[in-house]
Amino acid sequence: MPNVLLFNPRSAPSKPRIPNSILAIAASIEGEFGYVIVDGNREKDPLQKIIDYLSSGSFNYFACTSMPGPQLRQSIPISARIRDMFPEIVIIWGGYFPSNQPRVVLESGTVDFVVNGPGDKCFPALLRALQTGAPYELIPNLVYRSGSEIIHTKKDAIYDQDSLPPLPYERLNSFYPIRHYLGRSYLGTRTIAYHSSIGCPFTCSFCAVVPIYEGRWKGKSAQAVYKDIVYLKQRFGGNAIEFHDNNFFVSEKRTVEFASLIRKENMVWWGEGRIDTISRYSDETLSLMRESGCKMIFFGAETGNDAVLKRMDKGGTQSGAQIKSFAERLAPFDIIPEYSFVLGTPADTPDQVQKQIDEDIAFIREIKSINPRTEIVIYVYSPVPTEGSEMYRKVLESGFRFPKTLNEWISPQWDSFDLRKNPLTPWLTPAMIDTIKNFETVLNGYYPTVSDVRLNRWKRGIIRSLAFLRYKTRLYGMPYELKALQVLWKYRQPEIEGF
Ligand code: B12
Repeated sequence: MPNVLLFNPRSAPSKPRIPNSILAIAASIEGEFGYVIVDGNREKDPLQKIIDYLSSGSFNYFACTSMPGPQLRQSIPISARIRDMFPEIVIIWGGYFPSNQPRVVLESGTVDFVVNGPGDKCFPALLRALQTGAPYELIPNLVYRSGSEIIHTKKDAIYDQDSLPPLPYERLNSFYPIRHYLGRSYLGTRTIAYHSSIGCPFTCSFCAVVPIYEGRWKGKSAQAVYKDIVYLKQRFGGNAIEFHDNNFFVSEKRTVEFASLIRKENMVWWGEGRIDTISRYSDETLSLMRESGCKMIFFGAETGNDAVLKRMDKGGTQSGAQIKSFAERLAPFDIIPEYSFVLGTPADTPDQVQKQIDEDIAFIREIKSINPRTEIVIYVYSPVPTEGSEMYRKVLESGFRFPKTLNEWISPQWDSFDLRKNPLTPWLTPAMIDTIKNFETVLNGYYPTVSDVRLNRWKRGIIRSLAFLRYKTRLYGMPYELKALQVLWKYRQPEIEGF
């Protein structure tokens, strides 16, 4: 049986979570190909571990997942090293980064194939073709190089999620004890990361999910999700759930079914949804959700400006007025809305960009006054290649370009670009970025996130009183005293750490 090395590069070592991308890929070849898993989050020296495996001579394929950002710091140099040391090994990448940036990945000469989006069928089909020498050119969801050309095969329909093979948790447990993946969070002491659906029915022009899923969504049934969760609870002691779906709440019926099932398990859960979708949920559904353990929901609010929402192709019925009324509506249900905003989107003139930033800041303050428990996550806009969208056209007009080589993606400048912290975006001046960052620091000082489990009451009191005057007087400039405390106390930033 040919052997495959599956690699999950380090993302957030302080907070390892079950590596669902690699597990899904492992499931797709279970029983047909032999495999091992190396998780960069769990290894001091993953390169050495990989070299040890590959030196055994029994591996034919190196398969690596990669998101943009920190994972690239391992996926790029480690893949390049493997190419040098073991040129006969076929290198295959999948996940959000290569799916959105296949050209730069394949032109590096380091990677032979990119799996574009779901790999559940494409990956085993590719391995089969490579094993038997059969053509791979017609396998859907594949990107490869032919001379100087980058060829995309057709996109497959998205799969019925219940029909996919079960995730090989026991196999993962044999490489890395699953208990160590169930970390402490605001939700519980042993938090399960679970992915219950793929894609999203919307096509927002700032979102990396769109070029891959093109407005499509499919979820596992509530029963299948419940079965997995109960297994993770009983077998490994999980007591809380983070749903990592792009959009968990698309179907009210599925949410109700899941909430009814999970209610008796006494577990706290969290997921991501749309304001307009959940606005249409009935009061009974919202009560049931809370009763079943749903304490907080993450929403892409983006901006209170309806024209900008339109330019972002936010779709649906979301509006500034709805963002406000929804924050108010959730309060009595005791569900915390976690609103994320995208500030610094391109506009026709620098004045318009600045004006929009100021308006967004005012809007966030208004949300806080309507429902002070609303958690605010602020992103500086960073482009994704949503070809054909007005937003991306404006981005290109401004002179913005993605890196031309794979190594440039891990240069210090682009590294922080991926964290949406310091974008190399020509329409944003350093002063504008300072405005956003300083406001964020003061806001986080006055309203520290509840999700920071390290921040005790005493620390919260100190930082709040320090930030009080600045917040009230709107004097956000140079908030060094707050920054110093946030650094000292390692203040949690969901926008970097994820969730
Ligand atoms: C879990 C997660 C994380 C975890 C990482 C866990 C880990 N792997 O160790 C944490 C919390 C650390 C994280 C961080 C970040 N993340 Co993240 N993360 C996710 C999330 C929510 C789920 C990923 C997942 O498990 N999916 C489940 C699997 C089954 O789906 P999948 O990954 O798409 O895998 C399928 C295919 O892509 C493909 N595939 C994937 N890998 C491979 C590999 C091979 C070899 C093959 C053949 C196929 C293949 O096949 C799989 C099955 O069909 C996604 C959003 C999402 N819902 O997918 C965002 C997402 C991937 N993250 C994203 C980003 C931007 C980040 C950050 C950079 C910033 C941020 N704000 O979150 C940070 C980086 C910071 C850091 N320290 O790394 C973006 C990527 C956007 C982009 N431009 O590409 C996403 C899409 C969120 C979003 N909507 O914006 N993240």
